Amino acid sequence: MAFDNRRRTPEELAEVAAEIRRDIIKMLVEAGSGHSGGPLGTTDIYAVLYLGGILRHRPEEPNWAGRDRYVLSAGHMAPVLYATLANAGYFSKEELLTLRKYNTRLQGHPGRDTGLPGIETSSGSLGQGISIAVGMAMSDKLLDKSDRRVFSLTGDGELQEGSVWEAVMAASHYKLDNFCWIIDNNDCQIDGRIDEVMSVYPIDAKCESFGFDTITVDGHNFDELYGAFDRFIENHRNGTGKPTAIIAKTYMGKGVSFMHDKFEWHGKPPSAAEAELALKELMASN
Ligand SMILES: Cc1ncc(C[n+]2csc(CCOP(=O)(O)OP(=O)(O)O)c2C)c(N)n1
Repeated sequence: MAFDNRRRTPEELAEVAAEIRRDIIKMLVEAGSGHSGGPLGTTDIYAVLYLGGILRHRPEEPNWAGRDRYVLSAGHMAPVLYATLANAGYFSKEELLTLRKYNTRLQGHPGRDTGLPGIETSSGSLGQGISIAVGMAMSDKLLDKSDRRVFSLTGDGELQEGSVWEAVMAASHYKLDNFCWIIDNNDCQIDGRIDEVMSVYPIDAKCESFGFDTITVDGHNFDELYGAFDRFIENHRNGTGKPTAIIAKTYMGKGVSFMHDKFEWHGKPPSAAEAELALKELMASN
C-alpha cells in the first residue's frame, strides 16, 4: 500500500511520536550505547515532518527525484531518524534492533555508504551536515531550478561550530528560500547547559541578522510546528528570497520522566531496568 502522506491531527501525531519514542528506547537498550536525550527531545518534530505531510517523500521509492531532502546535521541523534524512517516504511522495524551492531546499516551516526534508505548524506561531525544541506539547496535552486526543499536540523550546542555560520551566511547570500534550518534548542549539550559551556544566545537575533525569517516555537506543540513549517513553505512558494529558521524549544529526554531536561542523558542508553520504566511511561503517554 502506498504511503499515506497526509496531515494528521495532534492526537494522531501524539500516537506516532509515542511509538517512535518507544522504538528509540528499545534500540538503545539493545545496542547498549548511544544517545537518548536528543532523539527523544526532537521526536515530535520528526512526527510532523515525516509522518504529518510536511516532507514530500515516498518511503517505497526513497530516491524519487522530486523528494524534499532532510539532513540530520546533529548526526549523534541518529536513533530518532532511524526510528522515524522505519515507522514511515523505509525499512523494517526489526532492523532497528541492529543499531550500532557490527556491519549494520544503522551506524552510530548516519552513513550514506551503508545504503540505508532515506539517508541523504553522512553526518556526525558537527557543523558539516548543515553545510552539505545548504549545498543541496543551492544546487536545487540555482542549478536544477527545481522546487525541492531542503530541511536540516542542528543542535544548539552545535551552533558553537563556526562552520554552521559559514553555511547559513551562504544560504542567505544565495537567497535560498528553499532552505529550512531547524534548531533544536533544548539548552543542553554533552557536558552542561549551553550558556555555561559557551553561550550561543540570543539565537533568534543571530538568525535574524544572518537574514533568516526566524520563528520560535514550542517543539512539542504540533500546531505550532505546523504553523512554522507552513510559513516556510509559503516563503518558498512566494519566492521571498529568504531562508527560514525554526527555533524549536524542546526538552532533552522528553517523554521519560527521569531523563527530562537532563544533559547527563545526552549520550548514554538506558539500562534494562531504566528501559522498562521508560517504556511503561511511554505506553501511558498516548
Ligand atoms: C566537530 C565535532 N566536535 C565534537 C563532537 C562531539 N559531540 C557530539 S554531540 C556534542 C554536543 C552537541 O550538543 P547539541 O548540539 O546541543 O546536541 P544535544 O546535546 O542536544 O544532543 C559534541 C560535542 C562532534 N560530533 N563533532
